[in-house]
Order: sequence, then C-alpha cells, then structure tokens
Amino acid sequence: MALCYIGIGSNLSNPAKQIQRAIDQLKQHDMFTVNAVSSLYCSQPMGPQDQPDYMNAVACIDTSLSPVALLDALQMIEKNAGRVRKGDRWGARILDLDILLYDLDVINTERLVVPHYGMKDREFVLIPLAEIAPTLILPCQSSVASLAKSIDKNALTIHSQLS
Ligand code: A4P
Ligand code: MG
Repeated sequence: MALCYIGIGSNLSNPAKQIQRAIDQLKQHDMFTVNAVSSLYCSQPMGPQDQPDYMNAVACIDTSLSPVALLDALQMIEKNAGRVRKGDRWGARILDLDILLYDLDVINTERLVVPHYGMKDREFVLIPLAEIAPTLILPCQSSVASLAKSIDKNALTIHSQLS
C-alpha cells in the first residue's frame, strides 16, 4: 500500500460541487481508501487572472495502484467530470487532480513528476496539506507545517467542510 496525497482544484461549473463529487468518487473507488480530507478552501487564481476564483482541497488516500495506474485513475475521474484538456497553461478547469506525494517516492518521468513540481510554492496546496498532515516531512526533508506557516496566504480562506 502507498500513502498518497492528492491535490484537488476546480474553478468552473460549481467548483464546490465538483470537489465534493471528486471526493465521493475517490471514496467509491475499489482501489482507494480515503483516510482524510481537508476543509474546502477558496483561493485566488494562480496564473492568468481573467478566470474565476478556485476551490481547492487535499485528500490523503491509501492505494495499491502503481503511480502511473493512480494517474490513469485520477484522469478518468477528471474526464468523468467533463474536463476537456485545452492545453492552456494554468487556465480554468472543471476538475484538476494532482498527485502531490506517492509515499516518499521521487519520480521523474515524462508523464509523472512526484512530488508535484509546484506544491512547495502554492498556498492552496500547502495549507490544506498541513491541515491533514501536520507532521509530514517531504522527501527533500522540508516540513510541510513550516512551509505552510511561512507561505504568503494570498487571501486563501476556508469555505466549508467536505464530507
Ligand atoms: N503530470 C506530471 N506530474 C503529475 C502529477 N504529480 N500529478 C502530468 C498529476 N499530473 C502530473 O496535467 C498535465 C500532465 O501533467 C498530465 O497529463 C500528467 O501526465 P494537466 O492536469 O492536464 O494539466 P495542468 O494541471 O493544466 O498543468 P499544470 O501545469 O500541472 O497545472 P497545475 O500546476 O495543476 O496548475 N490556481 C488556484 N488558486 N488553484 C489551483 O488549483 N491550478 C492551476 C493548474 C492553475 N491555477 C490555480 C490552480
Ligand atoms: Mg493537473
């Protein structure tokens, strides 16, 4: 079993509903056990500013899937939500599921970079992650709690609790 952290984001088609639905799908999936889910956070868009605000959350799951099979399963959930990849970097999306961590593995392949390349610079990842994993140390030896404490909050707020 691998302990994994999944970053969840949405800024289209009722983002709060999209994120709750994604968590429901993680819970219903045969190959995942959901251990913890952060609060639902409202965040300012990183990247192009002419797009709606985002909702973000982080989930902790156990899975026996390999990293690539996990990515396939997450991309299937994105597809089921109606996501169409337009190739516009950091553009608006119905649902984005990123593998933040897969155990403490370091993976650098064409399809998969884990830990997620942006996670240490994003308040909408670090703060929900620190909420559910306050003692977690990254493979680079950084403490998630310290990173979350020192990052600019950029008006990140808790919107509601997820179930
Ligand atoms: N890929 C490589 N590593 C991973 C990983 N660890 N997890 C590859 C998931 N996928 C990974 O992803 C493109 C390819 O990345 C995948 O096919 C996979 O093989 P994508 O989801 O199609 O593209 P993307 O998400 O648009 O690309 P990118 O650059 O990863 O965007 P980000 O970094 O996900 O940022 N602002 C706020 N406030 N909140 C957000 O959640 N999200 C983004 C997107 C922009 N601004 C945001 C937010
Ligand atoms: Mg993504």
